[in-house]
Amino acid sequence: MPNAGKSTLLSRLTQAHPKVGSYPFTTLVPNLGVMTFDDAETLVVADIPGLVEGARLGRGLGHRFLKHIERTQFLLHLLDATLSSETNILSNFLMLRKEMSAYSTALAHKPYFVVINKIDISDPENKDIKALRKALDRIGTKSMCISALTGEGIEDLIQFISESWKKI
Ligand SMILES: Nc1nc2c(ncn2[C@@H]2O[C@H](COP(=O)(O)OP(=O)(O)OP(=O)(O)O)[C@@H](O)[C@H]2O)c(=O)[nH]1
Ligand SMILES: [Mg+2]
Repeated sequence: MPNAGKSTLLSRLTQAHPKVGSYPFTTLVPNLGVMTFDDAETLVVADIPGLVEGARLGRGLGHRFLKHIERTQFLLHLLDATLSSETNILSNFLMLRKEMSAYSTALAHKPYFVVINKIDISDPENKDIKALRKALDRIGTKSMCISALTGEGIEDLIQFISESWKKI
């Protein structure tokens, strides 16, 4: 989603310094960075402009880059933990999946994980986040809670990315 903290996360995981802003569509084209782990391994991380509802019909920016995502090995869906109950995090996630599936079945089948961001200002135990994580558990999808801003949970995320990457 726009404004979820994707560029902030990229700057945490890599040496890249993408523009960060407190408004949607700060990132207009994908940002790339190289992540190093286990001393010698590297992988390229791409921060892709967020998808909005109706992306498949041309809304927002993200759909322009979906073809690039097809070349990646796996996806991290970054979700904003601070969303209100009305635009809750579970419906947000389902919308993202729907837009991606509508774009291509290859994308729909690509391995993905869910990263819930901004837990420094939102309680990861709140009912919406718990409902999302429970739903993800049921379909066997891993989810993690982080703060890209403070760095909370980042070490675990790096560990998780490195393990997942080796398995794929
Ligand atoms: N409190 C808090 N704020 C965050 C966190 N991560 C990002 N932000 C803030 O959220 C806003 C959006 O961050 P970006 O990294 O630009 O988000 P993005 O997903 O790249 O946004 P777009 O490029 O517009 O799609 C900025 O004001 C960041 O400082 C976090 O973990 N906690
Ligand atoms: Mg951005």
